[in-house]
Amino acid sequence: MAIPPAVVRAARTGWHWQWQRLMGGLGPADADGNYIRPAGAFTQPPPVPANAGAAGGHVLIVGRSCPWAHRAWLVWLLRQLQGSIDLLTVEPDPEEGRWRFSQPFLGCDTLQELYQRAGADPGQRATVPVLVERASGRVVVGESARLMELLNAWPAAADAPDLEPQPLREAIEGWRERLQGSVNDGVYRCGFARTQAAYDRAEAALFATLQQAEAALGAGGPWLCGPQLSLADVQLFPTLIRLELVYGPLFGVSRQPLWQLPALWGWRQRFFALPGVAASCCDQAWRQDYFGALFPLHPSGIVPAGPSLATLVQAQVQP
Ligand SMILES: N[C@@H](CCC(=O)N[C@@H](CS)C(=O)NCC(=O)O)C(=O)O
Repeated sequence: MAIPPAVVRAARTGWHWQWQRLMGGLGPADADGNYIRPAGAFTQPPPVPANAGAAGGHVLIVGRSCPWAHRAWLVWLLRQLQGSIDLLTVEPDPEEGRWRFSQPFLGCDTLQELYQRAGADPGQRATVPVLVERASGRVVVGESARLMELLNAWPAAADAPDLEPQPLREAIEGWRERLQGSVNDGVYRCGFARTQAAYDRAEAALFATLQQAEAALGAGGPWLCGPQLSLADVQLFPTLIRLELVYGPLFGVSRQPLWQLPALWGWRQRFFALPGVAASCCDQAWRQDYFGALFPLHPSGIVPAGPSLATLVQAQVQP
């Protein structure tokens, strides 16, 4: 039996009201409906600690689905820091909306407890990635952009790559700043926009920056700043590798699938082939966490079946 239009109208109005409230919990917005990422804790750029090289002296805590954690994880593995920094993965608790340790870590069951013991205010978000000194439980830094820089300066093997060499610093920083707002946070600004105009602004900025990256790679490459892999590439990868899997279908980032940007498609494939990178890409966990947890964007909680990661990183551009 058809549902009377008045019932549909009432349901739409009621749902929209509920949706706005639920979105308020997911992420704040300004008066125009633009998503504003809340500030985190432990964001100051730290010096390299005196005991940085000590085996297992520090722990890098990541969540597999988090793109901000993924960038720190990538610097850690590209610079081969396994000897001095242990990697610890936390699991999402979708009911409580927080990160949980699989086994108690420094006496804590949740990341929130760890943050509070380290001196964060109770109201502050406990986010990944975070670098912790094992002996004291001190948080060294909890902000991913600063963490990338710190890990790049961390004592490493002589053959570990410098991902921010001095001659390229200005170019790298230019890319990183553009990517941070319009691409890394840009996909969230699309997905968490509260109005059509807010979405339109974020979406236009995102694809304009991707076009710039496409042009830069088309004119040179193989990396964003030329022949050398850098922090700029590391910063772009976690967003682009999630594009068709999560951000396209869930956040409405679907104007151009990546195969229509062939230089970026090839760049993503090259980055994925770097040693260790494939193992940091957990497409099942990404799908489960994003589609299962972001209730206001996807109330059914149904997790889509594809596409598979393998089809996105193969050699041929898809027709
Ligand atoms: N500015 C932070 C953002 C990190 C962030 O938002 N991480 C999310 C996961 S993708 C998180 O841990 N959220 C937990 C929370 O908000 O309580 C950074 O770049 O390090």
